[in-house]
Amino acid sequence: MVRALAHGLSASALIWACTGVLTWSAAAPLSAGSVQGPVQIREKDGRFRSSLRDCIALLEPLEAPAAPPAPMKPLAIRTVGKQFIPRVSFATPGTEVTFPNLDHILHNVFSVTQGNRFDTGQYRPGDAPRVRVTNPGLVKLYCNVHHQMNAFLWVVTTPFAQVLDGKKGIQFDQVPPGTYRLRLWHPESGEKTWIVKVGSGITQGAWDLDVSLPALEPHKNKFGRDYAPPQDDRNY
Ligand SMILES: [Cu+2]
Repeated sequence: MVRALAHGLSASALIWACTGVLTWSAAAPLSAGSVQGPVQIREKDGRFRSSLRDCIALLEPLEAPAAPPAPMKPLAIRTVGKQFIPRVSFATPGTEVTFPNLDHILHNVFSVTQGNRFDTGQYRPGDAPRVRVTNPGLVKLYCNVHHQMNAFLWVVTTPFAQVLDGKKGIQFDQVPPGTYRLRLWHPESGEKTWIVKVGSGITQGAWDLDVSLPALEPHKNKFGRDYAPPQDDRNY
């Protein structure tokens, strides 16, 4: 309540939606609203992270699923300094994803996520293999050459998806009134969900994630075996 009042709303205009979310019930006609509020990531020692890097938010309608979204323009996930950039991203089903190799060494991208399996094979500097993602859900991407490389691609069917890097929290606008599932996910916390009731006007909330997982999830190579030590530790 204190947080919403700090935004200048009167107490009588606020209704708890029994989910930790405050709904501002304005006298305006039924029209699209917005969902906004801060997100925090709590470390194991109780302190909050200063950055929301790699955190993703999805707002999915529960009552009237939206029409399947069209494929987005191609999404590029680059390999730079033996890292995938961006590490967390999203795309709609049918979107083409390219993997430009900006390093001077060979890389590979593979997924063994059911419904979105693929393997680019090894690709050279300057190459950019492409795949088309099909099924909704979280797709875990790894490089078969470098164990430490991981990336996470969410295939989404909602128009309300945001990677929160560099932001203070969530800001979804033009949201039709209704009941939604808010999904927050981070590689080191996994997923947490809330039910959010959206009316016209502003739906204000505050959401936390708890770090509980390692930064690099244990995983095997594309053959299901342990990784061999890389031969190209320098000059990438
Ligand atoms: Cu690699």
